[in-house]
Amino acid sequence: MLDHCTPWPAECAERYRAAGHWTGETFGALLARLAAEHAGRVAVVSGGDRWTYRDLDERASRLAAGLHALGVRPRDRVIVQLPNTAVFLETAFALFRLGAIPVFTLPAHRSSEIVHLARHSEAVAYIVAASHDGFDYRTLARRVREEVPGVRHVLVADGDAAEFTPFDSVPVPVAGTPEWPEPDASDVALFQLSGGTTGTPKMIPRTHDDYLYSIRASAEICGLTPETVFLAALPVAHNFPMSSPGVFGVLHAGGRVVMAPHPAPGTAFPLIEAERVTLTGLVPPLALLWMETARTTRHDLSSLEVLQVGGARFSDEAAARVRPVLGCDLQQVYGMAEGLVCYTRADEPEEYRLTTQGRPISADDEIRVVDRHGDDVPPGTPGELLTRGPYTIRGYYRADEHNAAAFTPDGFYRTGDVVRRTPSGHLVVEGREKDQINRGGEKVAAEEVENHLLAHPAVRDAAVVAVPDAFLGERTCAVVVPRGDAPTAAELRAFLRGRGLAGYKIPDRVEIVARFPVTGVGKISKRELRRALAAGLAPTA
Ligand code: AMP
Ligand code: DBH
Repeated sequence: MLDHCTPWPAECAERYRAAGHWTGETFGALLARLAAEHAGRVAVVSGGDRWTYRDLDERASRLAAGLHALGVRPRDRVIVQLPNTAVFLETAFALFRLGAIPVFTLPAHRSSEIVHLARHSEAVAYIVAASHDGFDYRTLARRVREEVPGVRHVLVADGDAAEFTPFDSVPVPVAGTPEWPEPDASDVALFQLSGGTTGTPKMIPRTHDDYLYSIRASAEICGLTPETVFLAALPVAHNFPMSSPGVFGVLHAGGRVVMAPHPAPGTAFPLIEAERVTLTGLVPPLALLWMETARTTRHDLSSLEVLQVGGARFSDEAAARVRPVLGCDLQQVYGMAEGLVCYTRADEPEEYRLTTQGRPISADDEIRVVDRHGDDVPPGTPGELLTRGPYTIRGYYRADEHNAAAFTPDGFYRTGDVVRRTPSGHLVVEGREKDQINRGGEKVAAEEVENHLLAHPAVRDAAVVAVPDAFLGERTCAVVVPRGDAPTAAELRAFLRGRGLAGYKIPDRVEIVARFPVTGVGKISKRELRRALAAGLAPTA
């Protein structure tokens, strides 16, 4: 396995292989098999493009060889920042085939995140779109290349590449060009990102074996077939639309992926009608927006069979409205890029589908619900969810110190989620212990934003906490103790943007206070802060 990754203990790996979870197939081999089975069927629809499985396979092979000719080697890390396009899949499979390891970042990430990840992963290349949503990624690429000289290649997937390498100038290999060793399925295939709780985003190494198991099992649980038409509405770099069952699960089943450049109804509804979409996945705020818009839409959404909702808690009331308003079934998905994914199942009683966040994929997913001492709580009592299993990581990449806290000595991942387990084995997400804000499915690590705020000369101390919000579930509030004249909210926001922080991490609300409420031992009491803010009071001690 790649250095600085924590492998599963040998006896676990053996058990997962014996159980048939880990098959030894790689993503590159999978695409070749799919291209043989589904050759002329359309794999992906994106803008004006309609690529068959054969097209995708050929393009991925050619790009893999081209990247190799440029000097990208197996196990090299490559930062990928692409919107929802067919090229995303071409790039992912090219890197898988080459055994180079994509670090999947979100289109919303900016220099703060990308520079850190490029450094931390020692990336050799950065693959971007020229622009998306009015943002020019070439500007970002210039800054990344300046600050991280190890990034030798910037490839621009479409549009005018400026001083960078356009995709269509990647050398086209000729027969007999150098081959590289076939990647091993037990090795790292890709890096996902954690929403995290720490100052910098954590990288999650996923192997071919473990990720493909979660994808294959997800496709089965969700009943995917070659007739499945999946609308990728959320950014596909995210673990949910990528693998639960997501674009890879749909391809695995021989179905069709329709790439939506944006998840808003104005873009998504016409695509659902035109492509007869059967399945899609959303975070709760988007599901609410879709339901609102569907009441008056002129678009035909009748092909939609299942709407998946996950990433944050979907309220029971909203869950009950999905079928009446959208005419499709709801599937709740509770997952994490670190591994564990839970689904409600189509054949379960409605009560479970509408009021729980599902149950784990695998009989080999081990679940513990514990109190603050780490002792198991009685069934039905809320506690922190700990988990380990055949597709849950044993450690973040190059993060020894953090790993010692984030995992138990016997390898359980501490999710930081507070859940309750029903007698049926379903999980209900009741809350959270980790220092994170879940902003409608987008995770914001409080410490990361606090560190940026502390860099401002007029900030003496800062605490970022969640405040409840009817639409997003939670919004972020930065509470600041000033040094001298208090900075304005606008100044602080501009300052954070200038530091290259992703837009969804910029605080929604800023409050200035003289001092923080503290706990008995003198630490900032975020619980007290949240309570004061929710009550609309000045959060001063
Ligand atoms: P990450 O670790 O960044 O991949 O984010 C995963 C986290 O998102 C989980 O640990 C939960 O806190 C949250 N999450 C995901 N799906 C749900 C859901 N259906 N309900 C409540 N929280 C969720
Ligand atoms: O929020 C998540 O990270 C998430 C939600 C649903 C996830 O990673 C997943 C399904 O796989």
